[in-house]
Amino acid sequence: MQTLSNNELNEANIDWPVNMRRAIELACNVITATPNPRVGCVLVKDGVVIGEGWHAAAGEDHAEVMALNNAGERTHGATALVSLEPCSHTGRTGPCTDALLEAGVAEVVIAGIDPDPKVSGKGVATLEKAGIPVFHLVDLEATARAINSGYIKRQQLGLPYVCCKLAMSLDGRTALANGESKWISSAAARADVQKQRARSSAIVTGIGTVLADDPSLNLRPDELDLDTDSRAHNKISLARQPLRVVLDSQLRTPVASRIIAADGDVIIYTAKGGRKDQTFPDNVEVVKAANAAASVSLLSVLESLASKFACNEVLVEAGSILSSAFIQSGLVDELLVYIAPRLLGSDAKASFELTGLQSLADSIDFEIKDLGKVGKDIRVSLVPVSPADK
Ligand code: AOF
Ligand code: ZN
Repeated sequence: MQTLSNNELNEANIDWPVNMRRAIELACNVITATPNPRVGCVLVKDGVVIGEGWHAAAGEDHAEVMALNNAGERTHGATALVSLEPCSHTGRTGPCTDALLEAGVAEVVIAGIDPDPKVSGKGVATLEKAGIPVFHLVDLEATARAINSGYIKRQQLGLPYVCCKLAMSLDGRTALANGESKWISSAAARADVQKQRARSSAIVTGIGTVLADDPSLNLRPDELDLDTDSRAHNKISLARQPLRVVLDSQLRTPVASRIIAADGDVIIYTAKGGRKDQTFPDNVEVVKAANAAASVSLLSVLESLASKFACNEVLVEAGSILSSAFIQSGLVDELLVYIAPRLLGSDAKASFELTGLQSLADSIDFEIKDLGKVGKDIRVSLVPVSPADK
């Protein structure tokens, strides 16, 4: 495989970055293909785009196959630009390398190697063995990887990408002292949270939130602020429900709770064995994940979500105690905060439960990645700064 920077391109391949950016854009428009990566493909012949494709959902055609189908009879001698290395294995669908070879493409350009050990490097080797040159457009690699951080993290570290969402007032409060919290943030912010749920393989919460608020934590496609194209692009994944996960050490989740009653599967991580008088319906699986202190181990939960349930992206929507525990354990990749421009007072409930900091050097620091307005609220995305980099 030849690695090429944009400044090494010549007249014959000067359009590759533009076409690869389009392949990445097609992938980016996929809300989720969980447990699979977001992938896009563009087929070009004689300087003209003859087919585009993307992987809409697990079990559906891979991006290359959709692009080949869309191009029809014209694929012989075309260049295939794919945001990820084409697969060479038979999974839910057949190998893309076979489809590309049968279609007679002349060359394949990729933005990165697939980190899945079943595929990694093998897709490139299969194509090259068949005499098809493969080029790695290295300058677009970071952009292509960024849309699959969860998939890459799961393949490489056995952990999902964790986003922790919090909604709070300007004075950092999540509820009034009497518990009233519906709604601190605006409907627009809540529609934005629906988008985050739609991207996520799983939504994680704690028993405290289930008992206090009885949330459904489900995906409600009608509430999503999406245009018609995006809805069409994501029809299949919008019909799915993310896995809902409750961390419940004493197995107190009420059988009649909304989280269980809503469509879709629920996993309850507990520190105990199953409680005899608690018979959950078939959509609920109880999994033991205890630590030495007989509470639920957050790391074990994440490892299990990655290995047992193939979760790429996880959204924590929990109360202050559990959210803070995830943050303090260093398990959060992104903090997504919605701040409503209102004051709830100092007797209202704090958004974080972090005590015992002795000096400013002990503070937990973040870097702002994105900042904007949704409806009347502020939306800020932050990433943790490691203590070594403070
Ligand atoms: C591609 N093109 O569009 C995608 C790829 O079991 P399957 O058939 O769903 O395959 C899943 C694996 O295929 C996934 O883990 C990843 O290695 C690769 N994804 N490959 O050539 C695509 N989505
Ligand atoms: Zn494939």
